[in-house]
Amino acid sequence: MKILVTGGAGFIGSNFIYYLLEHRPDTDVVCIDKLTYAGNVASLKPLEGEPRFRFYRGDIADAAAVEELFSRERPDVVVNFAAESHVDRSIDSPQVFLQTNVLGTGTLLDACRKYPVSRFHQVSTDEVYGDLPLGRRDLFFTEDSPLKPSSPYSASKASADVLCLSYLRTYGVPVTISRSSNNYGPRQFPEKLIPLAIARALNDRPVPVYGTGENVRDWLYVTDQCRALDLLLDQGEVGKVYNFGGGEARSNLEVVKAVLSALSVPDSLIEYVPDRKGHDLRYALSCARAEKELGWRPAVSFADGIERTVRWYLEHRDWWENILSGKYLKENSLVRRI
Ligand code: NAD
Ligand code: TDX
Repeated sequence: MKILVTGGAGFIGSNFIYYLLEHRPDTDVVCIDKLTYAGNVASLKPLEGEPRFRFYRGDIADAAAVEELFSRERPDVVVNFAAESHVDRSIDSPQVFLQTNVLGTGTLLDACRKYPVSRFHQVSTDEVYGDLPLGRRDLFFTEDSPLKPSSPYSASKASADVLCLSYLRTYGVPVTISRSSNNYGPRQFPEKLIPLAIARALNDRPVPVYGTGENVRDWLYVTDQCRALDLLLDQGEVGKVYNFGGGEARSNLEVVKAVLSALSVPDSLIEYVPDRKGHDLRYALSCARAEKELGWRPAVSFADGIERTVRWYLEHRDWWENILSGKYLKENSLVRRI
């Protein structure tokens, strides 16, 4: 079995590659990653010399590169993580989100028509459903909730989801889709709330909280996401969408306070800044399908996950300091393109 992981030099993709190599001893893993600002070859450095792993630097929206990769590697399964993933960047510059998240997904799907696979899995997000009101903790999104994205990022992810389903109906490409809540854990780029708060606090710099800090996210530790995807590849039904939520809803203010407390840093570092445009209020997922059909439930609590995450950033200071200084880009630029 050979699994192609796209976007594997990013946060969740790199964690998934390590998960696969550890839990599927008979599986080879191939990665394609463009190494944008969010990709970091240092995240995959421990795999140098691993015979079951190969890395290609390439763009999923580059049809010639994707064709070359598929003809050379002939993957059995594709798991598509590659994306522009940061909401704030999509508000500043939406075009690259359309290019990678929509056209890139389409380019991979076309390759799967020419070189058939047993599964194309699209890694999507709870943000495609839009948001829920703050005061209604009884409301959840199910897989049948309408798509109502708020940002160019979530609109591009929703577009990719429906494109995937159209390739199943029209061409028979065997797609599945997962929509997960906010992930956190090792190797997350320090522009996202939790690693940003950690890096700022460790450098004794203000931690920005948008608006009032009341917006609510549901936090999923990254290994729980990896285990869910692993189960889905074996037991998920083609054509179906699966929600993966952490069941750990917290306001942003609660999250930042939890991080600062884990680092024994005072709350006085919190700085309220102007709100994000169109800022989604609350996300919450019903995960009954994943529980019933995949036997999946998150195992890592928020308290435990924050502790593990903070420890990882404390023990891997060079990883994120090289990002803050820009040094990692030099290392990325040395990797040859496909
Ligand atoms: P990330 O930004 O950390 O990593 C994205 C990776 O994709 C990077 O390595 C980047 O270099 C690569 N990439 C970007 N454009 C590419 C292109 N055109 N061709 C090839 N590679 C390209 O993102 P992440 O947080 O690991 O998210 C992975 C996936 O999971 C995304 O599809 C995202 O939408 C989805 N998701 C993320 C979260 C979350 O909380 N992080 C939650 C739900 C869903
Ligand atoms: O400095 C900050 N201050 C702040 O208050 C940042 C970066 C964020 N925030 C707020 C905005 C959000 O309400 O914290 C919340 C989390 O923000 P992000 O880390 O940017 O994540 P979010 O916008 O919720 O999206 C994330 O989860 C869903 C991922 O980036 C997406 O890729 C995923 O689909």
